[in-house]
Amino acid sequence: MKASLKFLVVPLAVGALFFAGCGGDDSSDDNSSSDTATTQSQPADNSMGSGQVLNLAADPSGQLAYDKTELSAKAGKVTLDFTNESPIGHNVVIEDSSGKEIASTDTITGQSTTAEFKIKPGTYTFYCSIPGHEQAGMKGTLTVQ
Ligand SMILES: [Cu+2]
Repeated sequence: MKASLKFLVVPLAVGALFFAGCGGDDSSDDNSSSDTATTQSQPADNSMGSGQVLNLAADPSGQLAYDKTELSAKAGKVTLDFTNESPIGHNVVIEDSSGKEIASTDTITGQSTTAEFKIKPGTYTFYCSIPGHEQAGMKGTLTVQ
C-alpha cells in the first residue's frame, strides 16, 4: 500500500512541475497580451498623430455668430467638430482663397456634427451657408500652417 502511494506522489510532483511550466507560459501570454494592448493603442496614436480636431460652435443663444472668428490648424488631416445648440440651423463651409469649397458640415440644430478633410497650408475662410448668416457675421478665417 505504502509503495503504491509513493508511485502516486511522483506523478503529482511531475504534474506540479508541468503546471509551473504552464505558469511560465501564462506569464509570457501576459506579455503577448500587453503586446496586443500596445498594438491596439498604436492605431489610436496614429489617428491622433495624423489628425487634429478643430472645435467650432454656433452661438447657443441663437445669434448669427460662431464662438470663434479665427481658427488655426496644421496642414494635413483635420476633423472639424461643429456644435450648434441653438434652435436655428447652421452649418460650416470651408473655402480656399479662390473660393473653392474644401469641406462642409451638415446643417444642424441642437446637436454636433463633424467634417473630415485634408488641407494644405494657406488661408481659408469658413462661413455658414444659410442665406443671410454669413452676411450677419457667421464667418471667420482658418489659417493652416
Ligand atoms: Cu447659420
